[in-house]
Amino acid sequence: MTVLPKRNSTAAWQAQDRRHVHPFTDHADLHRHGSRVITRAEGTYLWDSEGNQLLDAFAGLWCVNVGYGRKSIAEAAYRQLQELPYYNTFFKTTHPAVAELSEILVGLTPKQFNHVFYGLSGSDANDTIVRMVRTYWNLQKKPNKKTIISRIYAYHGSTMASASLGGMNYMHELADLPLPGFVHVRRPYWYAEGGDLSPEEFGKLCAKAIEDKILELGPDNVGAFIGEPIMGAGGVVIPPSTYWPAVQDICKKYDLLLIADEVICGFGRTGHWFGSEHFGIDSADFMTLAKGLSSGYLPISAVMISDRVAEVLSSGVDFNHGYTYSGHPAACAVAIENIRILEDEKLVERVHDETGPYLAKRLRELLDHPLVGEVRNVGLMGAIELVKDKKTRKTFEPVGEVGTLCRDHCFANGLVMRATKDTMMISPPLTWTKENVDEFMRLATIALDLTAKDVGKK
Ligand code: PXG
Repeated sequence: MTVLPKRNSTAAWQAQDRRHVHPFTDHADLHRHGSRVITRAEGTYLWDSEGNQLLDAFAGLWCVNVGYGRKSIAEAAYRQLQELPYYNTFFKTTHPAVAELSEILVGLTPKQFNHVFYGLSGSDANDTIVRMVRTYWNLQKKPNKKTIISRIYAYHGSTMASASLGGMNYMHELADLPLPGFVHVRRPYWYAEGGDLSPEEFGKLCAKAIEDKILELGPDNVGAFIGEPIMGAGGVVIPPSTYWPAVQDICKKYDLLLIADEVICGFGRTGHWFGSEHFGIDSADFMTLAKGLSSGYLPISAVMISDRVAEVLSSGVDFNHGYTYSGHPAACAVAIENIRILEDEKLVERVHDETGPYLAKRLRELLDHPLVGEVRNVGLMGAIELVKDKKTRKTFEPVGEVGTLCRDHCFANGLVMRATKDTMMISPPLTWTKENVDEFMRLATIALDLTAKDVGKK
């Protein structure tokens, strides 16, 4: 066995890291600067290998909902690993942790969901859903009803099928995607694309784009629509209130299965257990759950399946699909403890009643800043739009440069905030207090001022 010598300096880790291919990364650029090595986390703070402390306003990657350093979660995993580290749920077996988690998820999700399938990531959960949609319509003797409609700039994962569901051009380009059977329509992004329309009018227009696509392809050829209640990676796009009711009506009218991708919005992020509740989405056939399901402590995802779909899928045929680690005991034990914390500490209620509204109030103060065109949030999921001209909403060119500048100033000043193009996005642990929001505002203002200075110099 190769035993690596103990190296514990930033430079040594950076040198070793040169062999590591990172997700979504320009490696030439990364190695010019060297990776930042994160070594420790507690609560809502991270520390890097140089001892710098960072306020994590992004909960890892939209996922550490209960915050870092939860000993009870580590202990739940430890106990489970000692008692039963692994067993599968194939071939008519189960184990207590997966059975108990299933009952908990059925209790938390809307009433049509009484069935769960487990995976390890949001991507594989969405892949599973694509297979289920196809299987469902084959069993319904409608083999043509297979195309799935999604939105431009949606993010649903990185596997071949989930990246096809997603609407990111740059993910499609060099991978010959999307696969056949996936199409994309416009997103309900009022600030960028709404022009003179009211948000309500614009919401209806974007829903109509789905209906137009169904009619163009023929309703007999379209099997499902997928959407994140609020688009996350695409820029925290909060649809106008008219959007989701119209989308649900369209799905019913043309008999489409509705998929609510709750990977980011789920488990309290919006001040509800699920983003669907905020928008009144009550007729979904699938819900994709990941991230906040375990707060990222171990990888696990779940697909919630509606009764009408589950009935067909279990009508005497095998559903030939599953992963070695579907319903992994330790991941299930972690998810159960994570949900207990969310419930016992009333974190969802706190986001709804206290920290979400407080974040909204404090974000509005940024509207006086010369770079800020719009701020928006639902619960602890928010965005700050940086624009060249606040009146006309004109963006900077090239798009993304100013967002990256701002993100780098955040990092240099002790704050982790993510940028999509020139939209700054926040999604902190749900344990944030009002004081954390204040600290965020102080650091974000420093970064915004420094960014404005840089822009002025140009
Ligand atoms: N659906 C949604 C809505 C997501 O946000 C996935 C599915 C895929 O989950 P996995 O576990 O396979 O990553 C996601 C993931 C970003 C970023 O930069 C966002 C995600 C993942 C990585 C980066 O904002 N979301």
